[in-house]
Amino acid sequence: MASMHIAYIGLGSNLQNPIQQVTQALLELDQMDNSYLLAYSSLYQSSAMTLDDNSEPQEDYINAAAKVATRLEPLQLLDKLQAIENSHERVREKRWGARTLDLDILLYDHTIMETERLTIPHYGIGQRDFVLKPLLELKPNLKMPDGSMIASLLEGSGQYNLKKLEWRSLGE
Ligand code: A4P
Ligand code: MG
Repeated sequence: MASMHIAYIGLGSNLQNPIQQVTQALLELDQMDNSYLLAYSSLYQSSAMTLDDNSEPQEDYINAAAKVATRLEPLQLLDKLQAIENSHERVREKRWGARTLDLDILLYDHTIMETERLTIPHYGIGQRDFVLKPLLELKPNLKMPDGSMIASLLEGSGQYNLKKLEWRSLGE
């Protein structure tokens, strides 16, 4: 039987009821084949990070992070995450454009990989407080594959008016 791996997934949405998009995606991560949702962070609201100042204004994002145990290999996991994104009617228009749901593989065990489809750790991990804060909520002493502390990245990261939402229920 394939061995278990630990993956950290970043979730983001800023269209069509983002809180519900992210909450629903957490449930779908839990139901993913050969995988278990071990933990999930609070939901966070943040201002949109856009490519440049001339980009169209965007709604605030809802972001969260999840810790998943999985028997899927990295590319298999990416396939499943993209299937979930597609089921949320994600339309890929422009890079960093508004989206109903974005699921990024932030970390996968201590794996370092760079292929056409997949870069792990996710390239943006150190530049975004809306990625780092939810991740650190799951594991304050989390490390990058090179052994450096994720928490040490916070100081140099971009700040996007991050606010933790009190509301955290997965039920209803
Ligand atoms: N890909 C490579 N590595 C990975 C990985 N580790 N995890 C490839 C997931 N996908 C990975 O992604 C483009 C391609 O990246 C995928 O086909 C996959 O093969 P995409 O999701 O289709 O496009 P994208 O999301 O528009 O591009 P990108 O560069 O992934 O954007 P980001 O970095 O995810 O940023 N502002 C706030 N406040 N909060 C946000 O969450 N997110 C973005 C998107 C912009 N602004 C934001 C937020
Ligand atoms: Mg993405």
